[in-house]
Amino acid sequence: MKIERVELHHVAMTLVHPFRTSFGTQTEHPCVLVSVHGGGHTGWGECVVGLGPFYSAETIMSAWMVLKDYLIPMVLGRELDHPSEMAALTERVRGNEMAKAGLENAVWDLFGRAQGRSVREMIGGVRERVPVGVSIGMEATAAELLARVEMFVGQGYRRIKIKIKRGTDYEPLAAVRAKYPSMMLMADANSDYRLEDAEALKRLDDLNLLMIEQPLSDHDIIDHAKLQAELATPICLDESIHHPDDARHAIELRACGVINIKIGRVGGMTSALAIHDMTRRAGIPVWCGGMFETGVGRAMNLAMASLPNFTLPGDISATDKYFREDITRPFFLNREDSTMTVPDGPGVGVEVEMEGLRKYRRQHYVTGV
Ligand code: OSB
Ligand code: MG
Repeated sequence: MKIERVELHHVAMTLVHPFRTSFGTQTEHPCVLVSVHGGGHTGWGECVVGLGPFYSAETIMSAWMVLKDYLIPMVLGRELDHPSEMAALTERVRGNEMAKAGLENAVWDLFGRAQGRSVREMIGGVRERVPVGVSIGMEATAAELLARVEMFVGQGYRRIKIKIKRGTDYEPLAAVRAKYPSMMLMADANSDYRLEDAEALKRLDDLNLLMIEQPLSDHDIIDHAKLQAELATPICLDESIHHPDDARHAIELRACGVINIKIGRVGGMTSALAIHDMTRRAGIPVWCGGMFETGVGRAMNLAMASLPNFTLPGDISATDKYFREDITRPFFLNREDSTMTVPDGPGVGVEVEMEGLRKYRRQHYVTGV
């Protein structure tokens, strides 16, 4: 398959509810959608960058520049036998994992469409439905937080994740736990704590949490290992894992009991597959993280989460959790068991509605051979 033409679409979708985390408040989901054309087919990938360099170092503008000036020129006009070759072709670019992932994922979709196979089939996914949950931002009061939890539980979600930060942790979580004594409940600190705060985190052991996500800084795998030795609750690493080597270090140092895989944060499906296989061998369960993806990224997340070691519910929610409408056909929650169905059409199995895309598009770039 020859990569004949690549397009970038800077898209911004308004969130239905502002999302507050320890690193800021987000009211819209910006992303770069990448479309790759070859052999009469088009594949789509989503680059899940934030507006600013707060969750990760990448931003919408850095990803746009790195894609346009470096990554696309490295692959344009090249003949590929398999999408996994993308990682080697773009290896010379350091970091910039989200930019790389948007492009590589579009090539997976392109190959799937050209071969009439789903990405799930291409990667050896074993599940037709994957367990999912919701991620809830911080709210001004415990009553407002409880109201949101109640709404999502009412919609059928059986795993709830709540954002915490230093000083806003035990009380909101305890209020939710008191109301739902046996629900799958977990917390995400987005790197707000330091090892000196271990006492505050140890207190959370009382609340029977499924896990605590990324309590410490993104480069503190060693400190996470020290903290995990003191905590009964499993630590889940998110921001710390950008590369299969990070996962290897975390496993060797016993820095966590769980890993959250985000295809964007680890540089694409090929890297995600390597981390999946490694964690499976090590007996560390994984789940699929979310970055408020549009239907393009969410369909890819569902394909990945069909792999055997994705045994914990992912941050993959129905369209109405994020947006008023989607640019692909929406994803529905199977209320009976809090799962979502993996699309089984060719590629990621969703069609982009061009009219919807144009409505939310702010910038467009096209290049070809
Ligand atoms: O830490 O998992 C996170 C969203 C943006 C950036 C970081 C995170 C998140 C979420 C949202 O928690 C998950 C979702 O897409 O539903
Ligand atoms: Mg997280």
